[in-house]
Amino acid sequence: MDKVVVGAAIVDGGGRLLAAQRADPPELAGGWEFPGGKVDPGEDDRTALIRECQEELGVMVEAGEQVGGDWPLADGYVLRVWLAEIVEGEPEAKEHLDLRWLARHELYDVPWLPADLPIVRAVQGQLDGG
Ligand code: 9L3
Ligand code: MG
Repeated sequence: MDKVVVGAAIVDGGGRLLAAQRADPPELAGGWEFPGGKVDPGEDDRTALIRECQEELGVMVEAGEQVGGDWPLADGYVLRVWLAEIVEGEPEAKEHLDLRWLARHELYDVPWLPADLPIVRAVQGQLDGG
């Protein structure tokens, strides 16, 4: 069985990236991540991405290019991340402690979860056209 977590690298019209601060579990609380979560059994990755953004942020997103492939997580899970744009709604922290839109020079101003940090670099490279 696939153990897949999907994450959204949501970028706005000004090139800012949405970062979300985890509320739980205690060992991850306070760390910043790409919003998202576990793919349900039988669910398509992109469907899960859209569902998670609705549940966690209250927005409708459209997914674009994938950022890399399978990024390692704990317990045999992998994280798959897509660039995404909000097509409806304003993001609200429904399950997170806080949200921040990070401008390009602010990308490392938050303590990203260790698993997400290399993906931030990959997102940056992808947005720079590399
Ligand atoms: N996780 C790590 N980085 C992320 C996401 C969305 C998730 N960007 C890790 C944290 C949890 C697990 O994956 O241990 C499942 O995530 P969730 O369903 O609790 O959001
Ligand atoms: Mg989640």
